[in-house]
Amino acid sequence: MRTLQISLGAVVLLSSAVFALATGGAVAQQAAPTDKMPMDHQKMMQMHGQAGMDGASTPTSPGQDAFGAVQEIVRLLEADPKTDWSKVNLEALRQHLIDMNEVTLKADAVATPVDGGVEIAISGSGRTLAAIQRMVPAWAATMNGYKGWITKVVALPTGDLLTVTAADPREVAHVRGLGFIGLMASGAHHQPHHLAMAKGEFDPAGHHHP
Ligand SMILES: [Cu+2]
Repeated sequence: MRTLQISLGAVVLLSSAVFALATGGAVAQQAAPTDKMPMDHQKMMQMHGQAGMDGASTPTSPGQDAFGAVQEIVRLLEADPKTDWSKVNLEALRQHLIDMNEVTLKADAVATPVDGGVEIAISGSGRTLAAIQRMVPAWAATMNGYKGWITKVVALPTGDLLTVTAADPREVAHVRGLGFIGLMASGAHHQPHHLAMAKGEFDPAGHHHP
């Protein structure tokens, strides 16, 4: 799949070149315009013609979001000459992405306002439960102290009871408003950790990140 390895920059350059060519072609054809067909449409048709020849019409959507996340990581690893391929562990990343999928799409989350914040019962079964047990305590350990939040997790038979409180009234409203998935998505720590996981530098089951 060589075309997939073309860097974004190269694709952008290619597209510009194709566009320039297409524009030139369209202008040449303007000698006898068909009136009915808008200029933009002509350009587009020209571009499609050109693209078919040099492969610039290759679609960019990976078709699946976790697949796309892996693809991005593979690109970064391949672009870095310091990558130690003997340590690379994309299966660890894939398992974590499955956890993220379970927690995001399948876990049940019931939020209740409590004094100073919110309490959320997160539950599921099977793979969803395993994902909750890996991700929620890890999130709480990472985010305790972030924006003055106090995070606590109590294990439940079918999941975790997460409590997030704060002293600042604005943060109280903030954590209540964020709710389960907003809290889980806060901090943007996933992207760097995904790369670390893929490099075999990060154990998703036993952390404490900075
Ligand atoms: Cu993640």
